[in-house]
Amino acid sequence: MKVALHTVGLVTVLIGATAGGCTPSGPVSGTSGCKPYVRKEWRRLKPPQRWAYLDAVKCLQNSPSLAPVAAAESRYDDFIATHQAQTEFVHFVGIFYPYHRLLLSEYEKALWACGWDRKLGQPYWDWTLDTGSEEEFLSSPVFHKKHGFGGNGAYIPGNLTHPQLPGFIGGPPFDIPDRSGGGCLTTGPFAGLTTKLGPQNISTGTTSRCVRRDFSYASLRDFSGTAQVQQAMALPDFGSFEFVTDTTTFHPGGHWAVGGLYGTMSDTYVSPADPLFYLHHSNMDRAWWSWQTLNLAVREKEIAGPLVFFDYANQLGGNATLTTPVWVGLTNRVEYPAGKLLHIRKGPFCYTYDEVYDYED
Ligand SMILES: [Cu+2]
Repeated sequence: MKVALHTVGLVTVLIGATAGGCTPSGPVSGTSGCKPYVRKEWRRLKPPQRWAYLDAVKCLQNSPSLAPVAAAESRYDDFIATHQAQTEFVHFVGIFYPYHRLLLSEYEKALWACGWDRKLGQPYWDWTLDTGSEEEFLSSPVFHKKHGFGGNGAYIPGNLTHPQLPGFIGGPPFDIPDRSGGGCLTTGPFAGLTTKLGPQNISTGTTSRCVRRDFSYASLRDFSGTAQVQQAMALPDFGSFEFVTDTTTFHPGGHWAVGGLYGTMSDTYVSPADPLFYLHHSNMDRAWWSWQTLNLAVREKEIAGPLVFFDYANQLGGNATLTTPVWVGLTNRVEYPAGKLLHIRKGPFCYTYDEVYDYED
């Protein structure tokens, strides 16, 4: 068996795509009632499109906050703030995937309001394109200085037992032996980016901290490679897909590959402070959708997994169901039952991916 890339749902008529308002319709393909916008892999966008996206993110960072959180100063911060406030209810639980699907959809609307192309959604980072070698990883178009998100931070020594960064609270629960950075982001369009949110669940922060990168190629190679995607696609039910990919393979893999020990992407609460968060989670959503399309009639109605943080043995609570509420936003809350968030062209969604992960025997 091998993993192959396979194009689905790419329709020819894309003009006039709007946010949400999808008419419920049949499965897969571009024949559904809505006119989907397309989420593309970062390197498949043309350079002017990449610049337009990066400009839209900067626009969010320069737009006033709407959230009732003192440390949130920009519209961009609002998304960090809601993610931070909700972290313990939306990770390592059944609604992990639907929550992040909704979060990205709302982020897209904000990007569109900042000039991003309405025919294009949140771009994604297909990790499997960058796992060939450390050189390939480091030279990924995603980290490009001009038409990407910039690269690694300067190297800071230290390890989990003996951290050498003042104020370090801790990212991953073990050392990242091959990590190669730790310093502030100093390259690319977001060089010098700071946040007052975090670290972790601290929400009263008034001190600006820089966004840090601490690259670890081995994390991407070992947790977010083709083998892990292939393994995920073969999982038989949503509960196992959610558990394996959220807790052990490509979800942590993408976070740790960029965040290492000291980097912002390894902070479960405020990882959206690094704009790469959204490319990583777009690919997470794409992986879920890829898995769903392998048996969509069943999987567009399938939800499982604990209600309580990491309670996979159900010792503290039950499991998520189709009616479990999922919401984002601290001011204007956007809320749906989980069951409305399981198809990317139904309920509030109307998008597609330029390619999905698929199997061929
Ligand atoms: Cu998250």
